Amino acid sequence: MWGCATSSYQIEGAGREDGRVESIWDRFAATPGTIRDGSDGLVACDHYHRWPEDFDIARGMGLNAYRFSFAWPRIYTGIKGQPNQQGLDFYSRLVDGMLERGLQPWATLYHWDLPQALQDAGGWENRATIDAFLEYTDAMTRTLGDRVKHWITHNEPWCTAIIGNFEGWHAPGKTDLKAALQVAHNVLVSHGKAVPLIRANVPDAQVGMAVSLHPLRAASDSVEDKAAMERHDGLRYRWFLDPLFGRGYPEATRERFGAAAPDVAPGDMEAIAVKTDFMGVNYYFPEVIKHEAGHAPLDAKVLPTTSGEITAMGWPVSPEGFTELLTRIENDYHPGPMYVTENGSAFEDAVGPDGEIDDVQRRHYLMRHLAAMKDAIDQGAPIKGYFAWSLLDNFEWAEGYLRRFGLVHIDYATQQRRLKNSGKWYGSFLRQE
Ligand code: GBH
Repeated sequence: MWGCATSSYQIEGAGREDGRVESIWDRFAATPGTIRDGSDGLVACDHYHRWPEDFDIARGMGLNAYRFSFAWPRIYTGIKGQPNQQGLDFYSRLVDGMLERGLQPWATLYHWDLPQALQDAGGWENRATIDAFLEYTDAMTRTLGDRVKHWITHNEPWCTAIIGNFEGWHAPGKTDLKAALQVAHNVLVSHGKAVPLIRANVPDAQVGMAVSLHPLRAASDSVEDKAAMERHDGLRYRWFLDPLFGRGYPEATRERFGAAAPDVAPGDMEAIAVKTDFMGVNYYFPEVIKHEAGHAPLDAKVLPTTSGEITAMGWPVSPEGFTELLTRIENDYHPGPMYVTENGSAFEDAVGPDGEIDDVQRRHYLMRHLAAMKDAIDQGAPIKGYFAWSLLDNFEWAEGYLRRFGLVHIDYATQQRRLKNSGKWYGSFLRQE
């Protein structure tokens, strides 16, 4: 499968239309000081109205798959009640639009836009949100299961839990380790319980999760830095993957968390370990880890990269890291079929006088990462598909509209779309020109 990926809050806009209610990202973005350019996702790429044009461009590139997410606040407006028919109708039209253009829909149920009403009741910290997620999953799979066969429960539980509830620079903006670890646990449980529900409603479904991972490097050869890297790995990688593959939480990490470790109900670990049909991996860059006493929660700090090629996000470009990560996952867990559910880069884009956008760095990033993925396949990683992040420039969370990841350029003032040279290259690659 060859596609591009997006997410609802980052592209849809239409924030107050057809019964959509407030999400935690609306609330967070409306809080001064949270988003670098003071923006929000209320209009974004206006994909809600312009999706036929966006899908025409995707078809023109020759994609055969498209990964997107549903905005939960379009479907459930409160904690209890009936799903919003207008929201269901929108996604039904959207999916039909994909299928008409030969794009296989890969739907993500949760890419971070929780209804604010659920957050007001405790959010993912509260186990009631697991039940709400299952109700929402039930509505989506019943409505679309005849046409959508590929389902991703969650996008990047680490971000939901740790950035949103411990580091605090994503919604809901909390800075509480105990809360963050409970969120991580409840999100994993919600995944585990959603998988059999999706299968019950969509018998021929392929179900998985998308996790974001970084290969790690120690800042030096010192014993301290290597130990810090191991501790960081315990949270960043194994805290999520070990339970998903039936090994429970890594003991050394749990001990370090002490009283902040999550409450686990009977049956939770079995639920989390449900076998899935594929694993989704989001890859951007390797992290360098240094020992730093007192740096919460694990006395380990991620160092910024200052040398080599660096993207506009400040992230190093490392195709080798991609090969390394994919082969490590295969060797550690043998997860079965793997899909790269996101991979991409932000660079400044200049529109040339003829309207051309010659984003040579993004094009190179894409080419080199596809070659690195091929290396991983040659080394035995069973990778079955690739989704470039992202189809469109979009609302890059805390960076607002300052960072552009798209293969398609958006002029936000006019909403004009322009295929960048990176997107043209991806198209010629897919058409095997
Ligand atoms: C993805 O997450 C998201 O799924 C997607 O929505 C987003 O647009 C895309 O990445 C691009 O950002 O900034 O140095 O503190 C990526 C996972 C996890 C990678 C947090 C960067 C923080 C490093 N990200 N990590 S830093």
